[in-house]
Amino acid sequence: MADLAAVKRALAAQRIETPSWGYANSGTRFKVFAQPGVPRNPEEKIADAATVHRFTGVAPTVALHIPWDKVDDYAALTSYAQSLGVEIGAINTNVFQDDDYKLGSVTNPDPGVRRKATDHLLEAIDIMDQTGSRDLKLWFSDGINYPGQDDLRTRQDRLSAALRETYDRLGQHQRIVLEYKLFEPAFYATDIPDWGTSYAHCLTLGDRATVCIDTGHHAPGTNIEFIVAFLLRAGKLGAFDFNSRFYADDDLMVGAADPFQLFRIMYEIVRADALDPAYGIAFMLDQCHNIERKIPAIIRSVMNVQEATAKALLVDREALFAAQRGGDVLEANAIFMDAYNTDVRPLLAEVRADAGLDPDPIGAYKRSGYDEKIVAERVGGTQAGWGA
Ligand code: RM4
Ligand code: MN
Repeated sequence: MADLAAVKRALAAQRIETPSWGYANSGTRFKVFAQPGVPRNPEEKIADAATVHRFTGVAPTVALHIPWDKVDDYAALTSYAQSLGVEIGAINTNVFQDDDYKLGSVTNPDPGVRRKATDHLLEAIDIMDQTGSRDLKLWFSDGINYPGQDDLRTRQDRLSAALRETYDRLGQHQRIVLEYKLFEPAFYATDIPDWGTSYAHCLTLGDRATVCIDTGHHAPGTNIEFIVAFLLRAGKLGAFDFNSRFYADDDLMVGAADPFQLFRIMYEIVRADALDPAYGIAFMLDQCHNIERKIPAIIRSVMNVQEATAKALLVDREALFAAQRGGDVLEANAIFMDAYNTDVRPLLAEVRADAGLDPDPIGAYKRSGYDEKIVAERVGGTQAGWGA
């Protein structure tokens, strides 16, 4: 049996980072449905993130996206966040929205465009120095649409040079977390399409470069927990961007499409003793809430991660390892499934009550009046950054 007191301690210590852009209006290429009460500036996004933390107790950091969250004074923004009980987390870069980037950013054939893109990455580190952020999250939309359009191999050289310059600018306590994505917006060849490519670049860069797994960035059917296990073993897993996908990069609430997959991922984390924040993995959400209310959707997402984690912690590992060693296929699978099939909601309600929180975070949010307040106060909320 798993030690229940230890399980509760691990759940109380868990940390999940929420994304500033998840609080803003977003949509598809077809339509952005604006919602009332949406933040008009970075401060209001941070206030919403602080609200999620107030009701969940496990989301004390918020990731920013530059330039969507550009401000004149990052030290002031950091103090503002702290005054609300949260810290600024990862800094996300954006080298995909300027006209210059049509043929790529750091892999663009034009050295001038490559310079501009790399300068943006360096600027993001300047911001991290002011916000106290540890992680620079890099995601490149770079790639090509047609065979022959550009030289696949030369693009890797350009990527490598930009990563090296960025890595060398990092402070001692800062890291690069390098994302990959199979396709979109490039349709034929993306320059960092998979974890292996990200891993190889991180290995070359050094200890402070690790892979970021965005759960929506794989081909359907990919065994993500294998990637997690492999990278953990290699000491190269730095971060997650959690979300759900049914088809492509859907950015739906984590745990909505496939809670069993989320459990299998969290089992590998628990198996490696990597849940503790001190281990250094950033468990972030990277989601968009296009048709549902955003704050309760993010609270729900945090709860979904907590539930998957609780189930993973409940796996009777001693019994599981014994069954595995004995080659007892059915028993091993049964032990694994037993944990998955446990209703952990009462356990999490206890963990919340012990922390002085309402056991029902979404109900508590609804009763708090925060939603009515933002709808009344905020007129003309902005989009996350996509679209017109
Ligand atoms: C990208 C990528 C990044 C995120 C942006 C908003 O698709 O997943 O992690 O910063 O979206
Ligand atoms: Mn992402």
